[in-house]
Order: sequence, then structure tokens, then C-alpha cells
Amino acid sequence: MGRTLDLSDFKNLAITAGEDGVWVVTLNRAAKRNALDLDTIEEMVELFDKAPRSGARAIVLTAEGDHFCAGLDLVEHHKADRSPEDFMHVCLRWHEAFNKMEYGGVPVIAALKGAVVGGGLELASAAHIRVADQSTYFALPEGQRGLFTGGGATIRVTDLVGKARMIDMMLTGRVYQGQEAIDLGLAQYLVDGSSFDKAMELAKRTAANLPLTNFAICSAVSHMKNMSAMDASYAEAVVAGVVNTQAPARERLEAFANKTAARVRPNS
Ligand code: 1HE
Repeated sequence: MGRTLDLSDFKNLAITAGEDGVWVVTLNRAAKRNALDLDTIEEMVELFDKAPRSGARAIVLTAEGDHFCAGLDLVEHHKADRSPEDFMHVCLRWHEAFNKMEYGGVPVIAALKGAVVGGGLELASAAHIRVADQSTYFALPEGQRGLFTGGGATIRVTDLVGKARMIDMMLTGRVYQGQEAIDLGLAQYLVDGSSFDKAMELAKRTAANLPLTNFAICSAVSHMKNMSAMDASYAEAVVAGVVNTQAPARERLEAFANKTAARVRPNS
């Protein structure tokens, strides 16, 4: 794959770029329950590296079949009989892909269904917004498989649910679903219908924001969380200095000042 993003180069991801800047990225290995093999991870590195500079204003991450993602490709891993060093490098590629997703500055909205397990939950937790449907369930089965998380769960899933629940999920394979999963923070939305439809609605709304504002929201918040409060407040001031004085924001401020902009109202 060269310097520009050629969407036809992708095999395990099916990608469509809408004219409104909303891209749909579909995990495309339903027969393997969208298990993440090395090729898929490499495609994600390529995609999330280049999408922010290729016109993507929001990305909906979805999946073929009934399950979002079954995590690490256990069959590939078994066959490869990897050395510790080899698997460390595999994990580093996962981190490369998921960090580019989380810190890349383009909103990623995951449309979840069925199994969101192991590395599948690691992938989902790198998205900025997660939408679950009634079939969605979350688990970390690594413990039962003799494995450990390697794609960022210790960081991102712990952030979402807290240390004690994270350890319980890993030790016991506990499954969360429905409203309980939402209450814990594993997803922000639970829908009765299609998670894809809801994710598209959110993506379109998000894509209407100014790109620099979205860039700040989808990179600065994560970076600042890694900093001390002192450093984060400094960084926040710098980011706000850049974002809040951007030329395209003037039009929106003008609309507020002349009372043509929508007001914030409670849900009816
Ligand atoms: C797979 C994988 C996989 C399915 N790697 N091939 N993740 C797990 O422990 C989850 C493992 N998967 C499952 O528990 C189930 O497959 C599902 C609940 C996701 C779906 O169940 P089901 O009954 O619909 O499908 P199935 O019959 O189990 O699998 C259908 C096919 O998908 C079958 O292949 P086939 O060629 O025999 O038809 C399965 O082998 C294949 N498949 N899941 C490879 N995960 C960086 S570290 C991250 C650590 C982890 O992620 S550990 C993995 C945790």
C-alpha cells in the first residue's frame, strides 16, 4: 500500500467513503466471526493512519454477520506457535492500530452486535462512541483460554469499567449485556433496532462539527487523560487557544450572537 489511501487495497476491511465525509468500515470476515488476524490489524494500521488526512470526517466501524468481533484469531495464533518476542510484536501492531484510532482525531463510532469479546472488546474500546443493540454482549475470555489481554484492554476497558470489574471479567469470564453494560460504561447507547442505523445517525451529526474541533475532541481528551492535572490544564489551554479561534468558528459564533443558531434545550 502506497502513500495515498486506495480503498480497493483492503480485503479484510470493506470501506466506503460517503460524500458527507462519513466512512463506513466493515469487518469482513464473518465466517471467522471477524476474528482479528495479522492482515486485518495491518489494514487497520494503514486505514487509521491515513483516513484523517484523506477526507474522513467520521467513521462508522461495523461488521458483517451476527458478531462484531471474536478477538484475536486463535487459530492463526495456534498455528503460528509464536515465540514471546513474536507475540510482543503482534501486540505492538495492535497497539499501533488502536492508538491511531483513538488518537487520530477522526470520530470513530462502533456499531456493535453479538460477541464483542477479547480483542473485539479491545477494538471497540478504542472507538470514541459505542452503540450496542439487544444482541450485543461483552466479555474477556482470555483467562479461560490461558491467555492475557494484549490489545489495550488493561488500559481502555479498565478505564471504562474500573479495575475491580476488569479483574473480575478477566478471572471469571463474566459476560455483560443490555442496560447493565450501558450502566457500566461499556457502551454509551443501547438501541432496540439496528446499532448501525444509530451509529450512522451519530456519525452524520458528528461530521457536521468543524474538523479541527473533532480533531481536538478525538485526540486531546485521550492525551490529556495521560497527563498530570497540571500538564493537562496547560495542554487544554493551548488546544483551546488554537481551536476556539479558528476562522470557521466565527460564522457559528456570529449565528449565536444574532440569534439564528439553535439553542440548547432539554429533550422533549
Ligand atoms: C475463530 C474465532 C477466533 C470464531 N479466532 N477463529 N476470543 C474468544 O475466546 C472468542 C472465541 N470465539 C467464540 O467464542 C465464538 O466463536 C463466538 C461466540 C464468537 C461465535 O460463536 P459461533 O457459534 O457463532 O461460531 P463458532 O462455531 O464458534 O465459530 C465459527 C467459525 O469462526 C469457526 O471457524 P470454522 O473454520 O471452523 O468454521 C471458528 O473457528 C471461527 N472463530 N472465533 C479464530 N477468535 C492481542 S491479545 C487478544 C486476546 C484475545 O482476543 S483472546 C480471544 C478471545
